[in-house]
Amino acid sequence: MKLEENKTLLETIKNYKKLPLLDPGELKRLCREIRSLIIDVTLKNGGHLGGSLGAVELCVALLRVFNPERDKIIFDVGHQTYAYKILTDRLDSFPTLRRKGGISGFPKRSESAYDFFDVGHSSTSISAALGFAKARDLIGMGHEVVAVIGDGSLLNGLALEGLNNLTECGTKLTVILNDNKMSISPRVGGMAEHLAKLSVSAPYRRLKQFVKDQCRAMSDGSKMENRLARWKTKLKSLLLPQNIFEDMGVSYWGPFDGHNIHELEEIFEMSKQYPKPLLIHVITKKGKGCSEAEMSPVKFHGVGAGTVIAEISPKTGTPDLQKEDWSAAASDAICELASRDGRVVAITAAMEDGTKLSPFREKFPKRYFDVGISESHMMTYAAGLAAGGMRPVICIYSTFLQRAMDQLIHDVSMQKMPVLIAVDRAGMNGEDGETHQGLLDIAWGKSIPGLLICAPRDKIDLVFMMSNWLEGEMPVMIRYPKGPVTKTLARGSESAPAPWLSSEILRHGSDVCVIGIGSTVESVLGASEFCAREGLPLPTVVDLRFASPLDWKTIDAALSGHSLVVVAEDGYKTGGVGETIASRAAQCCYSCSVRVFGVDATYVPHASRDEQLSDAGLTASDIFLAIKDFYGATTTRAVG
Ligand SMILES: Cc1ncc(C[n+]2csc(CCOP(=O)(O)OP(=O)(O)O)c2C)c(N)n1
Repeated sequence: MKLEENKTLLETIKNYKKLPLLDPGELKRLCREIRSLIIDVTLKNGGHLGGSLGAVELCVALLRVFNPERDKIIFDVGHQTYAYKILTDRLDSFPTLRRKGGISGFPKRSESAYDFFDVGHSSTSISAALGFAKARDLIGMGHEVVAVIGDGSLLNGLALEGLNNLTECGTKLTVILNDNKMSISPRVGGMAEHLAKLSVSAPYRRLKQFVKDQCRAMSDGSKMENRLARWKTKLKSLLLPQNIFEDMGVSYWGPFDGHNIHELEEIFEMSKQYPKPLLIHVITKKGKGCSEAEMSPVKFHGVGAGTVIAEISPKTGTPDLQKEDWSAAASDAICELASRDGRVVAITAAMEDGTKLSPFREKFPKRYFDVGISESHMMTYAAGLAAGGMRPVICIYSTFLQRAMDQLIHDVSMQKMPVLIAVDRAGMNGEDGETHQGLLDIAWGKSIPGLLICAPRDKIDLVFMMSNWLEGEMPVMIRYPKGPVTKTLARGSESAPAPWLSSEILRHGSDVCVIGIGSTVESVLGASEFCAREGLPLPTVVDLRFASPLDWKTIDAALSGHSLVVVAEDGYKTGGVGETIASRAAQCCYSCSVRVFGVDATYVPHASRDEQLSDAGLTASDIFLAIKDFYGATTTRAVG
């Protein structure tokens, strides 16, 4: 293809429509250019590097064979779709990846007509694609439906439920299993072993090809080939392991080289003619094309904004990630509990890196469990461990805890199992956007009887809360945000935390009381400092500490002793602590006003966490302005 002046091949073709015009050499060049763009932008803006680099040829082959104006390509998790985005009309906007107002790091229907299903949490693709396929049949259309799922995501119950329903639905669907042997960390479990066995069936394929070539070279070769075909099943069963997909009634083709566009294309073309549910197994390399990412796939799964490759340590990640954050502080505290008490075990659902549990794994390998992406199983497993005499600690992001809500109610809380749920990334989550926000855990967690929910404002309280869980017999949820941990915040000469189940009055003031919980304690303290600077009377400042049960003694005193009570929380207002306190004020006929600062009932899009907090009106200056308004209004009333 003739390049346009001063343009790269990618800039010349602009999108997938000209892909069929490219020869093999040009396709290689195109993939190199796509990779280089992905690396540049992702290092600058932050994002998912390894998975997207590994899926470049896969996306190109998909777009050469399938027509996204007709066919539906449904990605799982969606973190591997950067090449797909670039080739489906987002080349120019790609530099805005994950920035406020820019394109999302995940597929998003509102962003592009080529994104068919919003995603961010794993293992939804097979179920969603099955729905698309069934709808196609019922409406009487004929397009292809393809689900693209990684080996880590396939191990999840939701994906397996979808797979189980495939043959039952009696519809045609193609599942492409993108197998790079990794989840974020190396994939784990029995299904992982099964996939590994399937991947080593290359000897069978080589032998088949050898026999074919030999036959063709013989004079009566075709007769021989036919005779051998009869032995094919036997040969296959000798050389190939049992195949779970075939046994479930889903045809299995593979494994194929996921970086060989020609091979992928041939097989995808054949799949169009195939009338039944089919799984195509392709092998890819995570981080392909960036040697550092290939060598350290865990550290390059996702990178922060402003990453410099040379500064990434294969062991500890980016310098930014090496600072002590809430995850590391929690992990430290859990290690400390485990050294004191042999019953303490730690569990993660494929998030060892994000929740910083590696030191625990290294110190207590027998008491550490990575259960793969299986949040619901993890919760019930923890309940079983607790019933059996252990003290399990689950480390999980708030957003993924949503997957285990029923298990938290039915298996943990109802049965009063002493499980500690360490809820990481609670509140606004920044650049991953809507799908990854941790804004619901207070609201729904608070409704679960018998579940204690607390949020420390600093590391001292985090350690205190974790120790108290171990001393008690209750399920406890401790939530903390993304970002650097506050070592100590607003502690007087005695740094001992307030008693268990109590809120803490950090400062006594008059007229106004500001209440924060967890990360918003810093904001209400900030608002109080603004008051000091502006010469307004200082408010009373309360760290609520417990979202459930609420410390009514302190709250009632705040409601009865102030004219304005402000509550700030890093979560949805609906069902949050602010709403509960406001309803108490109304029910008990307190004369004060209550103002709640939290997040409105919207899905908060990608931006930095600070931008999100500011857009939600959750900063210290927003809270200060409410206090200032209050004094403005009272002065006006007094004058009037
Ligand atoms: C329900 C859920 N749990 C955890 C995650 C975090 N997560 C994002 S990608 C990923 C690994 C997925 O592995 P795989 O499907 O094999 O894709 P790969 O990254 O290897 O390309 C995990 C655990 C998630 N997105 N959703």
